[in-house]
Amino acid sequence: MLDINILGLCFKHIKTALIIWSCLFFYPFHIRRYSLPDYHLLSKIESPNDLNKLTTKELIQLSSEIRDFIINSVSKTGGHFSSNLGIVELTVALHKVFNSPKDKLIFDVGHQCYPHKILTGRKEGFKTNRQYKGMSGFTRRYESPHDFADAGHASTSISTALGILLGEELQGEFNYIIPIIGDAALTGGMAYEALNNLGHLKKKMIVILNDNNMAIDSSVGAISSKLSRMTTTRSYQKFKHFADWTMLHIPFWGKFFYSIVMRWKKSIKTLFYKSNIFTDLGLKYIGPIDGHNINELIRVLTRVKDLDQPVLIHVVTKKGRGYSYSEESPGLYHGVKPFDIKQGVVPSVSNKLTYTQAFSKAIMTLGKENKQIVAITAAMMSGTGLAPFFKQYPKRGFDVGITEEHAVTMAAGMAISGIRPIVSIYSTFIQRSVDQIIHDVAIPGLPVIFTLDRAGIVPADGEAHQGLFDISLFRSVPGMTILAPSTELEMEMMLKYALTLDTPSIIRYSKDYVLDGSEVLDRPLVQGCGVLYPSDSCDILLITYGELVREALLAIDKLSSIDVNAALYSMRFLTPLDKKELERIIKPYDLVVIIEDAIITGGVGEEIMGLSSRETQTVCSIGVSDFLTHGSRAELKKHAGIDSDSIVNFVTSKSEEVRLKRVIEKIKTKW
Ligand SMILES: Cc1ncc(C[n+]2csc(CCOP(=O)(O)OP(=O)(O)O)c2C)c(N)n1
Repeated sequence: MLDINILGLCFKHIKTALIIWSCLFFYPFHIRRYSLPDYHLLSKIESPNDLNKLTTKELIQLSSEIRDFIINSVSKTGGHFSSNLGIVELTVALHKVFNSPKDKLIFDVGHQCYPHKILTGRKEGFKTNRQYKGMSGFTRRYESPHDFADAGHASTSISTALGILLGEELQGEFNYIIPIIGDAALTGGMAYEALNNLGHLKKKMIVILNDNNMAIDSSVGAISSKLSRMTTTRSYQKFKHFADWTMLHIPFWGKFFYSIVMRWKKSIKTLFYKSNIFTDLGLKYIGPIDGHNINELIRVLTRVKDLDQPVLIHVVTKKGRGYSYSEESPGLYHGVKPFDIKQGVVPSVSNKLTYTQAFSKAIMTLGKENKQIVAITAAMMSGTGLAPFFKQYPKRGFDVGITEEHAVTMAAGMAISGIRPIVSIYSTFIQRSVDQIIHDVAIPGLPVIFTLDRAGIVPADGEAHQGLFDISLFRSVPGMTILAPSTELEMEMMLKYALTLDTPSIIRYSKDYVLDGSEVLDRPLVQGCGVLYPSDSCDILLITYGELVREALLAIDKLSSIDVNAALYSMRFLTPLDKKELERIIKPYDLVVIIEDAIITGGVGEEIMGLSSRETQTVCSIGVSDFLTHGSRAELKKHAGIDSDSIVNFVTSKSEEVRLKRVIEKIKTKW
């Protein structure tokens, strides 16, 4: 009887323990922290000066509130996520120690500026982060006196900082100018050009290296491996904190022991880290420092202020810190759409195909048939849709880091050796490689294929990320072919066609969904020619390319509802053009409108306008005429006047001019 009771009691306890254990195991701790955000301290921060009143303990609390704020607001609007979670303590410490805006923080790329914006009076702005007419997701000079560079492209911060420092010095001023650069941005050549110059000039500047061992995907290259070796492992960091804490808590002698051990550790460290790439360039190297330890950050930053030489502080941070999903997959959470905090980001299932996916499929198909094909990316493997190719053909995929210039010239070298390189880069970032394309690829006439993703209007990221200039930059390069697909099949046909060329080519496409194929749109490619639809008589011809074919088709529908008949010419080839054929095509129309998903100046419209042989014909082009801010692609198309409604309005606004010209023509023929 007693035995049974004891057994029953034990069983009951085990059961209770199991229930408690499973509750603890499955309890979503990562969620609990964000369910009731309490911005007790953050609500009182309107400018960096407000940090002066806070103790270190309060700064730690503030950092936690900033992190909650970022998680909550980005989950609603979307935006750059994991880089911002990783840089919270570093930003708080920088604003605590330095005196912005007199002292100037220059964030490289600028995608990690959210904590900076939060501390500089822009909390409210996060409600409209990256939305049309809302707050920019990057630092913007027009937005705040605390922003000094309109950034977006990587590896520029040290040059900008050095320029400001020299400029202020020439005007008799000295303030701290502090570039904050990530380990991946440090793979870009410009950063070394600036460090080289800084080391030579020996100027008093503090460069912060924010090393999280990640780009968007994993950080690549020898520099990255070197940095990893210089930073010790996380388990070592944890052990170090534990050891420091234990030593400091030994009664009476703790602090004494601690200072002796520290001195000893320092001399060992200087023995091992006697020289590295930064010291070789003439900078004092300090680090690695735990980028989440506010105490340590403030201590080091304060001490470094007195050094009269260029210094690089190597700060180690964790990308995605403080939200379990982004800690596990920092790359996936680099930039996110709105998501549910409890669930995390759920991959969107859509039956619509993006141009990136169409390219991804096409290169997989062609890569299987042709073993000479290799793919090159400059730190944008996932973004450009190359991940499946890299996985399938690891030896034929090259991620060269944020080095667009090198990527292009390396591709030229591969082409010389007989390989068929496909260099996939966002349109905006290829701006870095204008000279390499002209000098290393086009002059020798090498068959390098460039696939330019995010060409034309790009949503959310603003001025620096718009892909507006590729056509005007490269259309004039002799021997260059530029193609723009609208449908999935066209993408594959164009890639196939580019592979038949023994000269350079560009295939450019937007961040959007492909058009459904059709008998007309998917006709076989003919060099220099597009496709006409419908071919029977109309008074108006809309000429366009890529995704804008969709807007033109919509506009044609809308025009027909007001009894205006218009035809479409989908160009496919933006250069070279079969001019004779195009002259023949445009001749019958009274009004020809070229619609450009690009900057108008230097666009294809200019060439087509020159083909008009009839005085009484009106040929004009519409497109983007200025730098474009952020917003959705639909909003920005409307803003630029190239969505279907704007096209209809433009056509109807021209009707009077067209009518008058017709009357003049009639009078002339009667005379
Ligand atoms: C010239 C250029 N190429 C590519 C990019 C796209 N890009 C934006 S952020 C990023 C990774 C930056 O990594 P890192 O500098 O280490 O900063 P982290 O996000 O890790 O904090 C890349 C490749 C860019 N902004 N500029």
